[in-house]
Amino acid sequence: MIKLVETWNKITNSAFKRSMLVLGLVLLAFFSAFLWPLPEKVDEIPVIDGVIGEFEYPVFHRIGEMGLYLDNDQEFGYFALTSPGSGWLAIGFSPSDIHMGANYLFFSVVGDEVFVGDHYGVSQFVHESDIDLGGSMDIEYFSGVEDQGSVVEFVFRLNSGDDFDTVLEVGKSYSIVVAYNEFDDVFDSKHTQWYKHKISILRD
Ligand SMILES: [Ca+2]
Ligand SMILES: [Ca+2]
Repeated sequence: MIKLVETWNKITNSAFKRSMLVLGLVLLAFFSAFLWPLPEKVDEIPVIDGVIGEFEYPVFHRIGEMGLYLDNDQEFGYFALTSPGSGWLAIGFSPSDIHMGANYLFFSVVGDEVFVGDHYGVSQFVHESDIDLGGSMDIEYFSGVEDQGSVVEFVFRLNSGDDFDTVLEVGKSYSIVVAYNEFDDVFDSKHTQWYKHKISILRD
């Protein structure tokens, strides 16, 4: 009997104990993944609510006094634009010469409402609404908040099918302009400040 107990102790002290320890660690790792909160996922699409979450967008550009946050999938671009002003703010894609040929997206936050404009640069200094030019308003979803500056979030199709919008292709880079007015919400009022920049549409 003593011999049997000694043999059992030897087994449990060596291989058996080690394998139980390994099994215990595997189980602990497995269950802790469920018990402990995981970091917020960054591969979910942004929520268009006018609030920019810490991990909501994979790309951020500081452009002068403005901020541009980007995300995209194969079909849509997800954007957040910030300005230090309370007037309109806008982004223009692919201008060939100042305003000329750019797809301009304008936003004004007024109280609880957000006004939007999908425009096109018809000359160096003039932009007109796509609708007035025979095109369409293609800002799919939008939201904004004004509080010590302006924040807007919006969704735009990478290829809207409208002649007055820029086609954005995944994996390519584009020239952009961003601009804002400090106080005025009327889109035709002149910008307070504008900046040129370059962005890339990421692969998924
Ligand atoms: Ca359009
Ligand atoms: Ca447009």
